[in-house]
Amino acid sequence: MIVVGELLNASRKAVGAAIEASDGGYILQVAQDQLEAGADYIDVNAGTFIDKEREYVEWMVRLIQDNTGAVCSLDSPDPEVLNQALKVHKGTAMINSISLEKERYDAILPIIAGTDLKVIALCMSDEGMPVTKEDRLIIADKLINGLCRNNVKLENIFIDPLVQPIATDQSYGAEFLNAIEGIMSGYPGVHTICGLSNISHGLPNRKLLNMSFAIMAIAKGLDGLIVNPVDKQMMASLIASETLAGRDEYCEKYLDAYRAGRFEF
Ligand code: THG
Repeated sequence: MIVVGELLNASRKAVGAAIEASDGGYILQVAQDQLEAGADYIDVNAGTFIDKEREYVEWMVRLIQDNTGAVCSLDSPDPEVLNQALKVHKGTAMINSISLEKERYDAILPIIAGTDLKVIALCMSDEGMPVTKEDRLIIADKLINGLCRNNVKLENIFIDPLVQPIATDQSYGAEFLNAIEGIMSGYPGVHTICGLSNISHGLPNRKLLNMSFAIMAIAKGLDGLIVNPVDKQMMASLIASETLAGRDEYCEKYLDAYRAGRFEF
């Protein structure tokens, strides 16, 4: 499981305030906590600051990399934000994200074409949000073929089929889950990834729904998640699910996590 730590998002009050106050200590602590909890990438999102997004993302990337060496997921649709962040980022960052929306596709593709950057590709087109599994598979196919034709390696592509609120329509969970299965079986080597919080939008006890949905998606082949890695119950569930789904030879990762005390909470 590839874990992208989601906590450094300016839409979270404490993070937004720390960014505005140039409180590098707080930002670093949140980065460090996520790394210690098992994050592979640190998502960096300052999208709520329209005029200062570029400056703030660059500041956070520099801060995180100088002090932790972590690899970042650059979470912005703005090519100028991404380019400026890439100038200071060392190592192969993750670009979050491209989509099939023409303007976004044309702007982001040149940044990643022929590079070894990781890229999240959203199943979104100019026709709007996908609803069915088929909607998602059609968009995923175009994204994967387009990216591969532009010298992006299949193993660097993370398709995000887009989670939608189950409270809006009871079919939204299954359509997403079946899309994961279709993508992972149709394009061996590609990755899938998603955020979880949309599934539980508008319902109580969101953690329960988010965690249950993560487990179901892992059973369908999902191998990436944008998630709060500091949530120990969530992280334990992800490890257990991968083991149960048959993606943990000799249960090695499960046993390592047990011995490291990751199941004690
Ligand atoms: N796909 C991709 N990128 C994404 C998302 C996705 N980036 C942004 C988002 N979705 C994932 N990141 C976050 C970051 C923080 C929170 C949720 C998702 C979060 N939410 C609190 C909640 O839901 O209750 C509210 C804020 C708070 O706690 O202050 O923390 O889907 N590719």
